[in-house]
Amino acid sequence: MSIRVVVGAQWGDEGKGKIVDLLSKKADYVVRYQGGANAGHTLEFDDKKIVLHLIPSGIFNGDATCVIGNGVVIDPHELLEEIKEVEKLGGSLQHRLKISNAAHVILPYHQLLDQVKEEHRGDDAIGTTGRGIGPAYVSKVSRVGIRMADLAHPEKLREKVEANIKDINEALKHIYKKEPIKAGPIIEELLEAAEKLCPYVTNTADLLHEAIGDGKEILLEGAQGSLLDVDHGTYPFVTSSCPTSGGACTGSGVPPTAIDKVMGISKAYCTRVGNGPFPTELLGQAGEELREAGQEFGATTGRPRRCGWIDLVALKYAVRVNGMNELTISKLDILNDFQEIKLCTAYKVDGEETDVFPLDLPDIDNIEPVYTTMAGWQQSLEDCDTVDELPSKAKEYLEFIQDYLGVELTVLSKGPKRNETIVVG
Ligand code: 2SA
Ligand code: MG
Repeated sequence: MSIRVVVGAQWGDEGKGKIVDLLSKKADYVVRYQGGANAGHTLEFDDKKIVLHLIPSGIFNGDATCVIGNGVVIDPHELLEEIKEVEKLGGSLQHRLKISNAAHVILPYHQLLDQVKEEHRGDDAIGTTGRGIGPAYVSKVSRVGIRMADLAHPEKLREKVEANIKDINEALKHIYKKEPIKAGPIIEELLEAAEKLCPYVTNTADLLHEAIGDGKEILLEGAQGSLLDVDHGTYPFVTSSCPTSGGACTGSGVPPTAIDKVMGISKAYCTRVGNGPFPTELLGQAGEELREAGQEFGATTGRPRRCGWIDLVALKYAVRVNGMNELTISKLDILNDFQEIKLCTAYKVDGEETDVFPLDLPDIDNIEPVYTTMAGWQQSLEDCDTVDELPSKAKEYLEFIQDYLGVELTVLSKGPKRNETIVVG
């Protein structure tokens, strides 16, 4: 048995969905622990392409119980839509999906506030997905949030939502100069959704504690990426939750002592969607080439992703913050046609070279990346089923990354499909 956390080692979109789908074949439980429908986890199998936003990526491979943990913020309508979509493809979720009674609910006013606040930020906009994530976590941390458990108590629920809307209307009127919103329709819609969702709601922390006691195999699925972590990321250009491995504990109730493995996933290059620092970003033709080759567009919003070379300084930081002891490199095939490939091995900040990832925004904005350049392999990886069969230049590239990071490469992904994967160890 093992308990493994799968985290994004960059700014998200590293391919967590594909890897969790693969690993879930042997899992008893697959648990989402943070974020919400801002995530877009893409799975491809049997000529189908599915993007999951809230339901764990273990739902289509094997028969693991899929858990939406207490750390997730849930938009009830998004979730009900997703349940419908998944049931069309894979059968009933009635006994396979469990939702934490302590997970918080995203309401339409959170989405409204997300959009209004972004407008208000002007040039300093964060580039959020507009899904209400930040404001929902604000409600949670300010202790006025609605939790999934509240959905079973309509009268109390009504009172809480009304009180929240009263406060929000004050802010809309006085700060943002916007029209007030009405509580009635929001509450009615919520009660309707509540009836459908209540059967899935349970004490998932207890469920997982029992599972740990019984020696079950558990996979904890992160969303977004380490550098978007509200504590450890490029603040304030972050999401409002903790995608790093620490967040897997607080967001699920699984204690740190139970976790055996932390697998970090990195693309063979790097992307970011939304605003904020990105030291190795390629703004010209090369960036465009990567975006085209990797089809780098937001899986939730469709926004073009910013693209650049792999940043080993940032990755080393992610290795440490997560306690990563397994590494997956994804989308290696996207580099197939590049004559030269660069890896950032240090930063120059104010003329000083460093391999420490700075957390102070002006320092990050000032970074000049120091690169090592390697020759590309310029051939397809289609027929390579083992690491030994890879072109020697691709092997050298991977070895360089492993040596720099000091973490063993365990999985290699060379295409979106399940069979386009090399399990190394
Ligand atoms: P938010 O909406 O409050 O979480 O936005 C704050 C920042 O977090 C970034 N963020 C993401 N970055 C990469 N991928 C994400 N999921 C989608 C995808 C994104 C999409 O899989 O492609 O479709 O645009 C994700 N979710 C949040 C966001 O861009 C902000 O920088
Ligand atoms: Mg994604």
